[in-house]
Amino acid sequence: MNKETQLPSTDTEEDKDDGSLRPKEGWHVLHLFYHVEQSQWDILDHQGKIAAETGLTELIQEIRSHPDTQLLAFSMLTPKADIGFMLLTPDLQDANEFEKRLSRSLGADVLAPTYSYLSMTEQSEYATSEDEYGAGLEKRDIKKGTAEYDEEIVKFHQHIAKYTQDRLYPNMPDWPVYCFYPMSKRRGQDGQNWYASSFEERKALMKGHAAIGRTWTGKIRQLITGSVGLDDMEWGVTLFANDTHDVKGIVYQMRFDEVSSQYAEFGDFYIGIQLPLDQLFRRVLG
Ligand code: 76R
Repeated sequence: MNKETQLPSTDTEEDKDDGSLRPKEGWHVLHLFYHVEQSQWDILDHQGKIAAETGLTELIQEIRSHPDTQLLAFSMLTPKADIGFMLLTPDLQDANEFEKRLSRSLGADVLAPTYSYLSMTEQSEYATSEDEYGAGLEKRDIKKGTAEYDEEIVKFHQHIAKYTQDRLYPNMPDWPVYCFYPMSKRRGQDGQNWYASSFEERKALMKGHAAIGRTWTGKIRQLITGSVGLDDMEWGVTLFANDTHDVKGIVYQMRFDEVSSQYAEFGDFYIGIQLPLDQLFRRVLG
């Protein structure tokens, strides 16, 4: 890896002995969805409900103040779930602890898990290489060996380093419309096996996918997290928008792109609204 693209590694000597499970790179990402069991919640009297809400608020604040950790909270649409959380944190021990405490936070059996997904942030396998970028420069008549070429290559590495950093250590937006679904790439017969295609074929297809994706800049923020070996499908797709129409629009448009039309398998879709905690509690707890 080129010097400029090197990322800070969390894999240090001190980490080894304290029981922490920090990955070599990237963060753990947990999507958690619950039903509110209204009959259990209504057993609590007014004081008990206030105490439970305060406890959950304090827990959320504690998790949010943990280093390198983000916790988003959603009011979910449809009876698929009532409340949703998205947690990003480096250490699997913390992810596990926070998850258990969130589940128990409103008292016994009030939050009943309905769906969950474990994945990790990851680098793109298909990022532009220096050679490819250099070939593009030559086409623009910026010749190898010139000062201009070298300057462009330095800028390119700075760009890739920032891009990689943003994928591994992303900042989640506060945009209200939230969409989550898991997906896999097909491993079927008759050429429809993503994993039997060459790297060059996959890279060319992903170029088309990314080109469509970029036309949604400003309307959609996406985070693709890897879950091979971690959960039932291969990636978690998290989308944020300010308008539901754009969620429907991007997913529809991508269905026509070869990567999705030929290779994508989808899990269930979850839609939520990102809300401040007081509004969230009023809506989901009544
Ligand atoms: O990394 C980047 O942001 C740029 C290139 C890029 C990669 C490598 C990219 C861009 N994606 C990449 C990888 Mn994507 N993406 C999806 C879905 O519903 C569907 O049909 C598919 C679900 C959406 C909506 C989406 C949006 N992407 C991936 C991968 C991993 C594949 C692999 O490694 O084999 C998956 C599963 C996936 C799926 N993608 C973008 C977007 C958008 C909006 C972009 C442009 C982002 C930007 O440049 O701002």
